[in-house]
Amino acid sequence: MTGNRTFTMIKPDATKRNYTGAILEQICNAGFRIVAMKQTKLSSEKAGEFYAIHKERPFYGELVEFMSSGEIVAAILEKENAVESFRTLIGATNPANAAEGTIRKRFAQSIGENAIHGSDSDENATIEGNFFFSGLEKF
Ligand code: 3AN
Repeated sequence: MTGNRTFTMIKPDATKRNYTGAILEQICNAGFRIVAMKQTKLSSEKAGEFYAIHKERPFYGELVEFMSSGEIVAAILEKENAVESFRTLIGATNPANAAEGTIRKRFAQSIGENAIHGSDSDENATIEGNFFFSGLEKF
């Protein structure tokens, strides 16, 4: 059985370029319901913790620095088959390979600064959502 929730972050490149509204519009138009949402800024310590799974990857330092360089918008989203459906909506990690009309194709710059995050599994969606939101903040 697939879950009906995923977690997303609009990344600092996209908030800086004022794409937050356009990205949220595309997410809502695709049928996702916002369960929880906040704008915040990650310290490098918190960004490192969030991306701990990538600690051994060569781009980890760069990723942590980028993700703590500006505001992010974190959200939990609900839709049937949410994880897979949302990853289709955002497109490939590298925007150069992302399908036409996807969020990364429309708004991302590069593989490092790729506008938006989407959980890669139901398990990580839960872990990542709980990283940002308490039970009182989820509706
Ligand atoms: P996705 O976000 O599509 O699940 P992952 O999990 O492979 O992709 O990577 C997590 C994040 O790490 C990406 N969103 C991107 O910001 C960054 N990243 C991935 N690959 C690279 C790379 N080759 N160089 C720089 N940053 C990268």
